[in-house]
Amino acid sequence: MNHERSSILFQQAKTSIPGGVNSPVRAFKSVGADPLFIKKASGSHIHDEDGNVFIDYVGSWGPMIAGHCHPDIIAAVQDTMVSGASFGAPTERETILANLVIDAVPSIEMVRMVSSGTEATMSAIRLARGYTGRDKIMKFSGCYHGHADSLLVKAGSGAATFGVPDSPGVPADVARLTLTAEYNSLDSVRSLVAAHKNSIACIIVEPVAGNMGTVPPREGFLEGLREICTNEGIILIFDEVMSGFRVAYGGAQALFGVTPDMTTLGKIIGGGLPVGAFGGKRDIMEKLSPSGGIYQAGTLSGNPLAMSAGIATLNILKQPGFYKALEEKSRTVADGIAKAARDAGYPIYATRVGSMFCAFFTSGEVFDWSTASRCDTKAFAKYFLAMLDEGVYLAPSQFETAFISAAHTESDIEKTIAAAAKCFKQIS
Ligand code: KE4
Repeated sequence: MNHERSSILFQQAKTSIPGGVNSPVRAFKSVGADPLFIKKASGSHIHDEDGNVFIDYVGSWGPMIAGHCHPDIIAAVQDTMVSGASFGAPTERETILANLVIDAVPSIEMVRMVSSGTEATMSAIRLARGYTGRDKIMKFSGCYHGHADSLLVKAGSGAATFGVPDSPGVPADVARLTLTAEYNSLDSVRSLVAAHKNSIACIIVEPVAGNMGTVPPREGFLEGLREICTNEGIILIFDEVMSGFRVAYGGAQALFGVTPDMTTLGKIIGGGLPVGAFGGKRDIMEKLSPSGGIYQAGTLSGNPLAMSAGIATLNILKQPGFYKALEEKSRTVADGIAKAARDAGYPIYATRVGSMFCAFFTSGEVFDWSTASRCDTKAFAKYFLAMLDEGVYLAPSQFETAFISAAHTESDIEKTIAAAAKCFKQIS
């Protein structure tokens, strides 16, 4: 498969843009290849600058659940554009999208729009700290919540319960306020809560982890977090930037029946345009400026184009049967890939929640970061490149999630499974 033009464009990009990309994971570093430069997309397919066509399982990392270039979304954005892209003033569209989100997501009584998932989680944490008067926060190893300083933190070594920076530029004094527990381990949460009694403002968790590969919550994990937070006066934040409107119209909280105090959203609610949001109980949200004293703001927050794309997207998703059809496609492709691996005698641990799925290159169960990090990332890289040659575009990292859209067809799924069968044999 010829990637000549993409490679030329990548060399050019690297002179102007750090690493040649505007977000690191796009650089294909963990699979040891130059990234493809994408020219256009339609439905379930993306086309690169060399004229190659791929079945797309990245979907812009989640937003494109309705498929690329959905006519309703194109029309909505075009209609809005001719009336004005941005005013820096309130518009009715913001209230329309807010009410769609409020009607869909069990925990949300009020919601504030921002322009990215990072802004949503950063703002939600500040709101939780301001509401509780507490400074510490808790996250989980392997969960990613965007790149705000407080969230680029990893567990301290050994008995140290305080966090340490996970990136240069994050001050140690900021990191030490972030505690890190283990996903699916309520014991690790309880011991940190006991060690930091009455000083933890919030626990932020991906209710379906999607940033260490796809790791579902074990039975009782989310319910346990809810109970601990209720008993300890800790704000429970579900980071549903990825799972929101993805695993169900009401997100993972609707799917699993556990209601957090706050929820962060992004990706799908922008339909491909830059949108994030954070919402929750009225008495928490009203503490936000200008109704309350906790400051948060954004020039392009609630941008009319993004609101229109989000409204059009959610109107597609709320159609009867949308998620049932997506579930059937997702089950078929994920089970087909897992069977292809078994038939090739290649050990993978397959996971799926709705239209989020993943093949971990390990034979053992994966339920947290320590088990996910045992994967054979070199083998994954070989599989990724082999699938690319077969016209299947997966996320370029073992520690990401594959997404299916409503635009994926039976033929796409058959081709994907056949490609996987060939590639697992090839790398065995
Ligand atoms: P953004 O700031 O990238 O819009 O959202 C950050 C974020 C927050 N919370 C969750 C659960 C997320 O998955 C993300 C972003 N996800 C990654 C994909 N693993 C975005 C891809 C990228 O960084 O380029």
